[in-house]
Amino acid sequence: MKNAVPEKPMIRALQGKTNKQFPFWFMRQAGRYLPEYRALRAKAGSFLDLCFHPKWAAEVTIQPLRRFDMDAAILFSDILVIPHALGMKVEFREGEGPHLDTSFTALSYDSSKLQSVFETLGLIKSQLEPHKTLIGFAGAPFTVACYMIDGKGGGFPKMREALVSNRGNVKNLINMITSATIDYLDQQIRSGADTVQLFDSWGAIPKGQDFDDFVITPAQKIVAALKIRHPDTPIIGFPRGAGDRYAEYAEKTEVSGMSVDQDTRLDAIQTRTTLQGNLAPETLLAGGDVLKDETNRILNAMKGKPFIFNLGHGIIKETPPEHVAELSAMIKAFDAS
Ligand code: 1CP
Repeated sequence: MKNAVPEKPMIRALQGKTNKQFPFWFMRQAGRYLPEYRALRAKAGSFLDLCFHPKWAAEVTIQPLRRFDMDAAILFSDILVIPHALGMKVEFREGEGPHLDTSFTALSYDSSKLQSVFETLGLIKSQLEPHKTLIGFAGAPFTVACYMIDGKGGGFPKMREALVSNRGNVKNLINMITSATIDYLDQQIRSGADTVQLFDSWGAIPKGQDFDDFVITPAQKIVAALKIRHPDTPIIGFPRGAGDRYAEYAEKTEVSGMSVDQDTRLDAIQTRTTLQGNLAPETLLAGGDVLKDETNRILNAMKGKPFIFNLGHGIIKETPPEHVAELSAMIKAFDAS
């Protein structure tokens, strides 16, 4: 029966195979730059209500594919559902971003708080064409710990101080998040995710040995545990801002794919791991000739290689949807073989 299932170009790329066209998706492809998202968001009440409502979350996940026909849908949720499942009070305040109540005493992981996410994955899967890839995700432990320690986004001064004066506590917290993340991603795969991405958006904060201990080691543990349970499910890492440590991250964690931000050139990374990225979101916002030139540069640099076209970080909310349409058309028209 397995042969009857059409191959998914994005999964082929993650297996190290090339495609006639580069498969593509964009980080934050669902979200506030789309009027249809804003309409549903207004109806949903709080942002977490939207994340935990399977029908709405599945609808928001599919919205960008209807317009731009990407190769992959990424589950609509947030990395901060893990602190929520660990027992923290998590709120998303309008215009301010996430707020977490850091006055917690004991934390313990309760996966029943995430059941609706698994239901959402099943709903998306049932609506997705068979050659499209369903991406699940979680925040990497260091990035999730940043929000848990500081209580909000920004420069994470409390985390930076803890790395110097309270390393033991950081390590314990990261171990706890690592175990929860293994269970969470295992359940996402069992619910239909074809691949999962670990977002370490703030993974460039720890330097030297801290990068080994708090970025590479937790990713290694997560990849190893998931590979035992799901040997055929590729895992994508995104240590944003890793710079000259990207290649080492890929080698040591054994991820199948690695997302690369816009500050490192793809051809500067010595790796056999499939790369994904790395158009600057600002270039997509700008559009016009810069968008064409930069897109062509990346397309030509990766021609003949297994590669997934993406941005270096999430779509900026002021981005005109027409620019996303133009970029999608350019990627599809390019002969990648
Ligand atoms: O009101 C709104 O609409 C809230 C905006 C929003 C959205 C659309 C937030 C709050 N989260 C999301 C969805 C989201 N978050 C997705 C959905 C799938 C998609 O890509 O389309 C994903 C993958 C995330 C992951 C996420 N959340 C990350 C990692 C990736 C990254 O962007 O670096 C991080 C750091 C977060 C935290 C978060 N959640 C929301 C905001 C505004 C933030 C960033 C806060 C900060 O600036 O520190």
